[in-house]
Amino acid sequence: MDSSKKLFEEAGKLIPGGVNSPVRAFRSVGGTPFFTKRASGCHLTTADDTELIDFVCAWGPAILGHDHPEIRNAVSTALSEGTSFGTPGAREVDMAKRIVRLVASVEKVRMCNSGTEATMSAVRLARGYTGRSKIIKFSGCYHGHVDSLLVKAGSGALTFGNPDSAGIPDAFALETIVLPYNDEEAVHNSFEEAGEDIAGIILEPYPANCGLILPNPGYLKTLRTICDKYDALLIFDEVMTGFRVAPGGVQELEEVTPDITTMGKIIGGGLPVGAFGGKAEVMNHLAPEGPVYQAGTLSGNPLAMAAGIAALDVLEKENPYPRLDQMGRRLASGLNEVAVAAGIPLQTPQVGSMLCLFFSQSPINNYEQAIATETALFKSLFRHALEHGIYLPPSPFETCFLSAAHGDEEINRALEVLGEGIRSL
Ligand code: KE4
Repeated sequence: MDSSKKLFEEAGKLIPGGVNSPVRAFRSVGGTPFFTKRASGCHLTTADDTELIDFVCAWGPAILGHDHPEIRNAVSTALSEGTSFGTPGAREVDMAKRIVRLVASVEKVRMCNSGTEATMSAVRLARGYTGRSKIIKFSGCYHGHVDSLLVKAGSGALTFGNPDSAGIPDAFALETIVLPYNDEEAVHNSFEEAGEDIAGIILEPYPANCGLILPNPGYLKTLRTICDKYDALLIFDEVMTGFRVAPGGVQELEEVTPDITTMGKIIGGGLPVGAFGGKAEVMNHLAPEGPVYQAGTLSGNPLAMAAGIAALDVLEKENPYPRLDQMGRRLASGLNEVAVAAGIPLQTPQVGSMLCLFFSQSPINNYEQAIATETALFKSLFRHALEHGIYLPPSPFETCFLSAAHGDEEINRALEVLGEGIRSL
């Protein structure tokens, strides 16, 4: 196989930026990306035959580690029956049963093919169900590349959105209100000014696309109360956190019930997947039952369903969550100790198998604080880590993931390498 460098040169002639998703291009950390040729357990083998301990886990899906035998066997069994039917298949019912059982707020669920499709559809459903047009989102929360959600805070009292990407008409952005996360007053004010036109709030309950930020005590419950008061829908985007921080996601940990939940990643076992679900009364507004159109050629694809069902079944059988949290705590606290001793300002927010590294004197409570952290220090640490066999997410505004395939050996190695790196900053 060609080297990563040669592959990247080739890719650059054929694929925009040489990648099929921007974060993979290493623009935030410099240098050129490695290409992976094989992944197994918590290790990646690059096109240059370098072995890395993987703390990205395919951005979330690989909670069991890569190439898990039960997922591989399930996919090969499904493969022997065909790759795609374009008709309903039994595995879609099996998947829906599991999601409804694991996520208490979900009475009905619709499968799709990516987290973006899930959030785009959830927003359309909220608008169709309420007959209202405005959506509230929060700075720093990423919900995929949906036109109406690629919006950043604008100026003005209601902080109406401005496009956060070329190609998005102002008119689209104006239907999106962008507020700071963890600011209850801002939400109250928006609803007081435009409550009758707000279809809902969409948020990552634990924002993990601007580093990892955790809600202030009571914040999520306040969002629930405000939505109830104004008959708006609360949409939890759990594409990342669903089945990751707990079997039932953040809503299980925080005991807050959203009206719609978007899901993805883990329920595809590494294959393309998305899903959104909620109360039957809301979900029945979806075609062909109701007036909100949503569709997908490969939605409920048998291979993706087989992989996702296998992943959920192994998670349920083995319950790795306590051990994942214990490893996450050990890594976070170990790095903190090194940073304090070295006089390096470092915050390591962690929940379960998710953690991030903010180079900051004080804890990070929202996106505005996250972007003020010392990203140059992250960049240096990323480089040091990669040179010593540790693959961190290639951006200070992403989140590290652990898998059930990680063990004490990998955590010890990470503490050793990242500790060296922090001391050298
Ligand atoms: P996809 O369309 O990429 O499957 O999912 C979009 C999405 C929606 N909601 C949340 C909370 C998400 O984290 C994502 C996608 N996550 C990023 C990682 N931060 C995917 C990585 C990438 O863009 O390549």
